[in-house]
Amino acid sequence: MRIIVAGGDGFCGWPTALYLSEKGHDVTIVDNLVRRKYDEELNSNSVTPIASLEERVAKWNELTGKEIKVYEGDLNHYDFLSLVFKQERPEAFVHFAEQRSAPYSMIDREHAVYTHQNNVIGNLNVLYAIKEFEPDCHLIKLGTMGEYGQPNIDIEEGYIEVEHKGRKDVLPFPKQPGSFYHLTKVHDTDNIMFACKIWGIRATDLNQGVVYGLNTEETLKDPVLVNRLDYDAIFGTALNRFLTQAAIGHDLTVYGAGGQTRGYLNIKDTVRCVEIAAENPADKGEFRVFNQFTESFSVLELAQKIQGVAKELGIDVEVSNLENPRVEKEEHYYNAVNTALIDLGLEPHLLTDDVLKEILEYCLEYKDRIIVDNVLPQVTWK
Ligand code: NAD
Ligand code: USQ
Repeated sequence: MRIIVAGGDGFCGWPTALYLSEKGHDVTIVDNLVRRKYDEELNSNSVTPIASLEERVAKWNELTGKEIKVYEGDLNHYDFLSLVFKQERPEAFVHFAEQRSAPYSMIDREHAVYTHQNNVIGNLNVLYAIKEFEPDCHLIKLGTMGEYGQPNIDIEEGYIEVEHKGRKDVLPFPKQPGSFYHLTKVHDTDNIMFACKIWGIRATDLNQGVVYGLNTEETLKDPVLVNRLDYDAIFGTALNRFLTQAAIGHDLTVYGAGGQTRGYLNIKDTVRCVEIAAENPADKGEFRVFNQFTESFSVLELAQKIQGVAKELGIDVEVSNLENPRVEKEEHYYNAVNTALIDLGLEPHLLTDDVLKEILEYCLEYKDRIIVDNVLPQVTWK
């Protein structure tokens, strides 16, 4: 299948591009490399030393004989995107290419506006490009579990049957996102749902939970292929942050009470979920939503798990409850459905102590690269 991986230089996109290429698909990466620029802006870095995108795809070609084409450019530039569609004629468009940090979107007005423009307009351009050039192309869009927020009822996969004043309907599940970033995903969802309805586009929204880990079988083939690993308080996500904190003997930074519960998945499952979506396309006009996570944990549970694993490796770290920089529920009900991908064949890589140990050992190898000043949160929601 001809597949475009937009955002293919990023944390989820790079291993996905390799995985799909390994499976024999004809993969093209589209990326404007802005993630690397955020690092310059924030004086931050990946714990692992990542090669340039050019070096990455050249090494992949050298090792496997497979070619991954690259277009460096911005989804917000419609002329560029049109050219990519005309030249590549994608059968599936995997869309990872958004500004994905909640704290980054909450820095100030400029960052909130940038995040909205980048994400919402970029996605709208993709919808128009599909309509104009490849109406049969399946859009596989990365959404987020955070679109739903943390309601006091079970979270369904995209839709809920509601009975109101004696009448019934199946309606989009209510959205209560917790940052301007998460809000952009809700706006994307509405735009995609509308485009499916009016133009007959086929789309799958993968409402992904927090991703942890860094390696897949493909990124392990050579150090030049290593994935990025974010740890700073803006782009680092909970579990990966705690592991890097443990590696440098820093207190594990649980925000507030630590009862914040989220769905999590291993990066090895991210790549497989995208493959499953591609192999089982949505029907024409269908807007399908899959909840993409494998297990749920509270942040306190995660910190305690990592504290235990670190101890086994001879590292003593404390769990510290910091004043929460975010405005969010710290104790809440959380029960989300995630059966659609499992029914289609996903076999989850679960979070065992061995899995944690393996990632922690990787963090230990590169711990000298960690800039300690970037570990504590500085962006607040207020
Ligand atoms: P990332 O920042 O590592 O990668 C995103 C990539 O997209 C980067 O390489 C960046 O340069 C590129 N990009 C951004 N805007 C672009 C634009 N306008 N044009 C072209 N390229 C652009 O992020 P990630 O962690 O790989 O996340 C990928 C997607 O998955 C995002 O949409 C994110 O919202 C979603 N997601 C991520 C997680 C997670 O835990 N990492 C969880 C749920 C959902
Ligand atoms: N948290 C801590 N300590 C930390 C970091 C985070 O307690 O050091 C808490 C946060 O307050 C929050 C939870 O952990 O309650 C998750 O935060 P996070 O930074 O790991 O994840 P989040 O901001 O939700 O965003 C990440 C990705 C985003 C994706 C989202 C999936 O950056 O792209 O959409 O996970 S979800 O959380 O399901 O919405």
